[in-house]
Amino acid sequence: MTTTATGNRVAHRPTSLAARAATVLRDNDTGSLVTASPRLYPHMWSWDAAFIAMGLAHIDVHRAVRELRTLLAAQWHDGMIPHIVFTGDDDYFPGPDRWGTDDAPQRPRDVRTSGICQPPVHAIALRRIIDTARRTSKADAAIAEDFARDAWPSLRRWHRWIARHRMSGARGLVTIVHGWESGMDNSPRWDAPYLAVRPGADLPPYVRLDVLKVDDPGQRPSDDEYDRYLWLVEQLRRAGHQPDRVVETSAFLVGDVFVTAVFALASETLADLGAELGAPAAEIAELRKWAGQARDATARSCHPETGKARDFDVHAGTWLDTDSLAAFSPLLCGGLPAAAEERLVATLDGPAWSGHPDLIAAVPPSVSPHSEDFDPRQYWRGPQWPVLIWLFGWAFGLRGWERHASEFRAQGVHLASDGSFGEYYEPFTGEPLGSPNQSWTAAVVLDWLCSV
Ligand code: 2M8
Repeated sequence: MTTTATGNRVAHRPTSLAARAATVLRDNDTGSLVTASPRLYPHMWSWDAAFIAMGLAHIDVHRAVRELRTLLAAQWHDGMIPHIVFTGDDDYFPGPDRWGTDDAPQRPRDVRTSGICQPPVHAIALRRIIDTARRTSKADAAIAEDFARDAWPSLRRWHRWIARHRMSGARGLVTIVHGWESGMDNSPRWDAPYLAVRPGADLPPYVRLDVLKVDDPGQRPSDDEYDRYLWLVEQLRRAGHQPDRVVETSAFLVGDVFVTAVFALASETLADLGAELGAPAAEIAELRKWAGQARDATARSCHPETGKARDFDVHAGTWLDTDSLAAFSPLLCGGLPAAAEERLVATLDGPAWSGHPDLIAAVPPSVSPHSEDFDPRQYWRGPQWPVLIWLFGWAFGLRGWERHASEFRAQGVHLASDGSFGEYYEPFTGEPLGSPNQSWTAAVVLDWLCSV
């Protein structure tokens, strides 16, 4: 954290903050991809890449397009966009050998990847890139629109993969087979389902590298959690990364309400883009159908008393009640009756969330400070994540909630104004935690600053 001699946070002015954000993206750029962070994550992550491309569009639309082209070049032949596209760097665990994806027939030939996916935010990023390019110049708009015409069929295949392989058996929610697919790896949302994951005695040995790369390893998941993560990788590998076999065999099978709401929002966004670009009407209609199904499933997940959205543990056959930001997923995609939606917004604004009096920035943390699961320094168990603030803020703007959207933007900038671009932030002090110079944090800050 940039601090003064008296320990106060330094707040950069917008132009200086934007320049610093652009520098982070430049410094993490390998040429064809921007790594998720310089040390901790030396590869391309699927949903990080989407946000990063959106930030890059403010610097150079060609470069933004190249980022998404790199990601799409790693798309599997069956449509899945993998969660990690590996660079040659071997300083991250688990790498491609451990994933064992080389033998999967549907993987792309020229690039090595992991075997799972992440939240489908890519159509949202494409929408944002086009909007940014249109505001910049006609030439930029043409570049973005040409790319969108190329990319649309690939993104549609990605959405079709989710609809085909992940939309049954979890009360209509999109199922995930690993907590890493949620993007919120060690969120308390997954505590119960992970308890039922029992690593076998034949779990191959391994050495963690992540804990060597952060100042305080206590901010990362525990070794016990990692054993379970690695056991699931082992199961995926033994299932040959065949999508249906994976769902049949994984010890972790959960309907993820946040991924479902993102899928609904992104499918609708992709359908709208398709309509603009002249895509086939039947394909657009199919996207809208998936969006509707996902929106309905998100709405149906809401607890009858609290009104909060829930995940569903398929193996246990139970709803999962956790006071995490995912409880507000219906606000991303709509679909609730007006009174239920107003109530959920009021809860989000209230003292257990954005309205907590001690927060450094009035935006929701990943877990409510009122929850017994809350830990202000631990990864997805309490810190504030700028990238999630961006996503909710963008969705609020789309839904016409301008005041909320601009508040999230202003408070998000305030949270990140010390210019260190933390992976996540301690919500009471604003201390940046995890990896510094995290690319997606820089990207969303740049987008906030350049779009006012
Ligand atoms: C974190 O996840 C990776 C595993 O995928 C890790 O901890 O090694 C998560 O925050 C995830 O959402 C994010 O995409 C990734 C890279 O920023 O890091």
